Amino acid sequence: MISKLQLSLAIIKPHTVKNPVALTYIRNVLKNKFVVIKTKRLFLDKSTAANFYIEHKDKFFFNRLVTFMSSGYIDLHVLGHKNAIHLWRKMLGPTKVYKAQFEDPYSLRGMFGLSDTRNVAHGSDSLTSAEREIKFFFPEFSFYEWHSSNEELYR
Ligand code: RTP
Ligand code: MG
Repeated sequence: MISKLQLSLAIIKPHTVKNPVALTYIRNVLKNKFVVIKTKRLFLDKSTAANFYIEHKDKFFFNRLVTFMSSGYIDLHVLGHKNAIHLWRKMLGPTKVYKAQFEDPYSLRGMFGLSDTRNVAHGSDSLTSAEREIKFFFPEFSFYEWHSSNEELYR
């Protein structure tokens, strides 16, 4: 039964947290499509942001990304759905905003993306990264315990 609910981490990036239209729209989408299991608002310092994005440390955009992600509040959401990882990334649309606007204009990045860095939100890209990312921001969270106390939702 536990395997029915896949988890993903959504990070709503700083420019989106500051945009009430986008934020309200996205919160409604999350509420309607996923079980929102945990939510937290954080202001990352640069070293935490760098740690989170460590896999990109050699990319040309790393500094820009880390500076941006530590420039304002971000909203974190642990999302549950039988296909959470794929569904959330599908709703985000392509990483590159010019592509999102062209290929999937009603995706979140198509509608609210500003640039390749300010592309609305982040989504875990695999089961392994979802687990790492959820642990990174919610070290105390136990899916097993959560599931045991919410079992009636998934019978
Ligand atoms: P994310 O991890 O944030 O969900 O995005 P992604 O998988 O779709 O894209 P990825 O290739 O993993 O890129 C990681 C982060 O780097 C930012 N980025 N900035 N040219 C740029 O300034 C640039 N290119 C990529 C993206 O916004 C993404 O958050
Ligand atoms: Mg990625």
